[in-house]
Amino acid sequence: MRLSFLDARRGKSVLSSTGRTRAGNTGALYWYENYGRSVFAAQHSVKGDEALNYPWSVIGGDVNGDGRDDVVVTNWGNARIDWYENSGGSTAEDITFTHHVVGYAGSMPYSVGVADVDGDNDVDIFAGNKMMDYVSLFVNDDGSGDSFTTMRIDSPAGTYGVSSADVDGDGDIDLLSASDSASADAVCWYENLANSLSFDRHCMADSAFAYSVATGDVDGDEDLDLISGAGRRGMLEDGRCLDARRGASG
Ligand SMILES: [Ca+2]
Ligand SMILES: [Ca+2]
Ligand SMILES: [Ca+2]
Ligand SMILES: [Ca+2]
Repeated sequence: MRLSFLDARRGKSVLSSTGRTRAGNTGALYWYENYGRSVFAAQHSVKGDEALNYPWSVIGGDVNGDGRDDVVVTNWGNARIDWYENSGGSTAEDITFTHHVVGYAGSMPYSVGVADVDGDNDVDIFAGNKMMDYVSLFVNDDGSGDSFTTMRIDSPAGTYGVSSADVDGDGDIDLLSASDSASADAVCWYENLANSLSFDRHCMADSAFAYSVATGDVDGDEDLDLISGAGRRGMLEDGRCLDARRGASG
């Protein structure tokens, strides 16, 4: 099961994806309404189960720009990225989800993220692929979520985790990846060159076998640091933080 957040009603709700719920089933997506004070409702199904094919990662984001968070999911079985349009409603029971296809991402999309990567004020979608040596980027063509332009950004082989942040603080969104690679440069960030949809790759030294990457100002010096999870070591990359600026140790 994979978890994420969804802004559905009354603050953050929780999303879950499950690859298989019983024999012959191809997976399920649920959301859990937040009643406040960490009290959550019983699960609500995100409709469109007929389109699911072993969903792996799930995330919330307003794909069509109508002010309501939608649901974006990677399907492990057919390597497809889908999004589910949130109808909104006055009660949780009123909310329905309409299935849309984003595009295909290699063979085993493991992770998914949403951010306005090209700076045109709509949400774009990106995915890491365990079996490929690229990160897939789906550029939202007109902000409606009806069509996407697919791009590939070279990454180390075996990419598990992806995320996004303005790593260099120049006002545009940069991408990050973590790869299950024996090479010592498995954690990378991709410098967005002025929203031009071209990227310069920067990889970190001594970061083999990484599964996830996140950002935050860990040392309080007002710039973003990178944190990677290295599964094979069973620990958080030795507790080590890397300064976001060109991989210098911090
Ligand atoms: Ca929406
Ligand atoms: Ca965009
Ligand atoms: Ca940037
Ligand atoms: Ca910092």
